[in-house]
Amino acid sequence: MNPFSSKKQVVGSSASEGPIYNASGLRANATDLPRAVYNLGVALRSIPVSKSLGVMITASHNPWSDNGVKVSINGSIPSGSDEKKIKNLMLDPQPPPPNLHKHALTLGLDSRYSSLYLSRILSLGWGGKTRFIGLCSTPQMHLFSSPSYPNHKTFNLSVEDLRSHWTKNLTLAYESLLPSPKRSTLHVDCSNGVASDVIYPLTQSLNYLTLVLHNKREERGCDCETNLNEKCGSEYVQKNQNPPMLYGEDIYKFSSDKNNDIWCSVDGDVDRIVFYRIISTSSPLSPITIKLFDGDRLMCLVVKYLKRVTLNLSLNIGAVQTGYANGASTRYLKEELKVRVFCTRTGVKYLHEAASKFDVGVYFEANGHGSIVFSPYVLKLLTFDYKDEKLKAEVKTLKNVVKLCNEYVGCAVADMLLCLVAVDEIGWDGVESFYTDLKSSTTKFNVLNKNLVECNDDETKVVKPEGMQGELDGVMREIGGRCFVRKSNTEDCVRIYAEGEDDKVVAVLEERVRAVLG
Ligand code: 16G
Ligand code: ZN
Repeated sequence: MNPFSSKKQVVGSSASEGPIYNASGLRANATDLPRAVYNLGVALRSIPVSKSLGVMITASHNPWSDNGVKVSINGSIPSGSDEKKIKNLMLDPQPPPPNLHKHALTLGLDSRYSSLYLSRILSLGWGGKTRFIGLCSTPQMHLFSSPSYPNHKTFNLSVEDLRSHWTKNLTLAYESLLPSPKRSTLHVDCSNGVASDVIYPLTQSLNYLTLVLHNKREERGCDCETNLNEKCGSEYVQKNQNPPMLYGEDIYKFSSDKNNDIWCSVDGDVDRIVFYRIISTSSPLSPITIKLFDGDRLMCLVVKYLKRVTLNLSLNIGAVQTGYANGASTRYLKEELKVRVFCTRTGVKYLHEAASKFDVGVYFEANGHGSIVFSPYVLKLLTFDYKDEKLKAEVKTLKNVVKLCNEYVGCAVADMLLCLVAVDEIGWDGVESFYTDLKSSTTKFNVLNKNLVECNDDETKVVKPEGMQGELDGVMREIGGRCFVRKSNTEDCVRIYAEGEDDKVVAVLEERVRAVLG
């Protein structure tokens, strides 16, 4: 019998199981979270006391009514034995051991109304010292709780000091990277979340860049809580290829034919970014649309820039993507930019780990999570004093790129500034002409038990049920294009990805994959 035969029924994790902790943390409807959040606080007591811990209360790009927790251990997303420990203790909670940690747990939150309450519950479970840093982005929480951040152990920096150190650092790095001081403007859709609080100080400190913030949280008070990520933000813009809804503003005034403004959208915890132009169409029903520069394209932009500014250092630059990366971007990276491309399973943690295998590893998900990871070898190279003028200049540039990037998780603000530097020479039209996107669709397939699907390491091939991949291969041979199925880590479903030369191929491919699944 086909294991997917009862597919129409969606079965979530049952109430007794509770929300599951996975590679991207914890996420559920906020009302289902208190017990799990408490247990997570308790679980963190078991992490070795030598490590610096941080947590962020956020559900990222998800609706206002959800919430969740992201954890940082020494600045990074938990992995190895730490991750296992947390996972096991979340599945099988134990009586709280005494909290022996001398250093405080750094605790930040996004703007969701449930975040403050859940942060208190997490502190109760943790039962030790807490350094409350209030509203911040996830990448800021990772940075502020990392061993590399100034005074992370003594904590004698106030939250204001931390923020202004961060703002100054980004401003200095960005302005040193600009080839010549040139005034420019960028519109930022803050998704009605914490992004406006995080980015506002930069609007005051940047000398050449004017950031025009839209969908700011604070302007309209708490009655607009439910607007968080609602028809706006990076997830909405990227998945729907639509301009964001602008709350309290008329978007049409930004869409005249002559208007060449560049926009970007971030998400609810400011770790994703996509860029776009808003353009008018001749369709009376949807008179405006966007030209999207998604994570795949931004990756090509960043890799192209890095290759150019490190020509003489000749570093091993690698690109890390997931199966969802548009095939045209993969081809461009391999054939035009001539870098090695590595495909990994979905989730920032896996991309980040894979990127650290290169001298300079650039990773991006199509949805806008991305960063650059520099190897210890490269960081060492940057400490040498070079006589050669070209090398000297390249090292200076690379030092500022390192300073700009968040070394622990991708930061939408750092990526925003980096992309603006990288685009300076070629312009956004140049970025648009890199390649033409293949058409694609990502859809859900509801199953009784998503765990019946097992995939290979990079999640592009089904290993179980046996024989299924053979059938999918047959479909691809017949129809053309590319497809894969994988179980979602964040929802109770299997996801289908189909990609091809035109919409028809994609539609047929998707239909045939559905037939294979059940
Ligand atoms: C999470 C991941 C994101 C991934 C998405 C896929 C992090 C911080 N976030 O949001 O990278 O693209 O899950 O969701 O790792 P899926 O497994 O439901 O397709
Ligand atoms: Zn996010």
